[in-house]
Amino acid sequence: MEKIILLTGFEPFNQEKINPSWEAVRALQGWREGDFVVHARQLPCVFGSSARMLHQAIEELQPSVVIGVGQAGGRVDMSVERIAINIDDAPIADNKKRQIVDQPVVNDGPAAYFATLPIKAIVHAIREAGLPSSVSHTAGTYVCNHVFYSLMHQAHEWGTTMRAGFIHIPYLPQQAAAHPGAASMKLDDMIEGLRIAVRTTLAYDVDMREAGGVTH
Ligand code: PCA
Repeated sequence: MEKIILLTGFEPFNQEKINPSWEAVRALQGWREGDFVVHARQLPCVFGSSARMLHQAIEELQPSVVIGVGQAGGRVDMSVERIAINIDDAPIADNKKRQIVDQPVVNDGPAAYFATLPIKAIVHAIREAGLPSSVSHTAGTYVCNHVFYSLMHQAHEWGTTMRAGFIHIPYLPQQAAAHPGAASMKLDDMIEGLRIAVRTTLAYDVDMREAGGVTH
């Protein structure tokens, strides 16, 4: 049976007109290769409803793999997140104008979850393709981490074999033009990076062992 891969991106937020995560993810809607097909869904940049929409999509599609994608303006590469933490601490209001400070994503949930994607192998493969990537040890404390934590909690609670994780991507060049000094990546390169992430996830049941940490 064909495997379902669910990719999610976000609507624009924080005065941006575009969100590269949705632009990249929607370009992969319907992409088929080998025994899988990709479904793309857009999530609102809103605490609560973003996680609920993701849960509904998972119930409906029963995916084998879920990769959440979000914009991290200022980051320099495709950062593959290692850890989701149980805290909402928003530096800015969400798209429903709510600013949640210091509340758990899930009451009584564990402090954190690790992604179950082969994060080292993904970073390695994206770099091999000549594109910048690194492991990240924080997905922040805003809506992306909220969705990432909710995703990992759902996977854990269900005890499914579904593998899941999150990738943050930089600004597009047209966004970076309004943020002098900020890094950017071309949309096609981001799309290629996500293709590689999907293929690598399916190719590696166990992650490769390669240093990817930081000293700070
Ligand atoms: N990035 C934000 C939320 C939506 C998005 O694309 C974040 O990193 O939390």
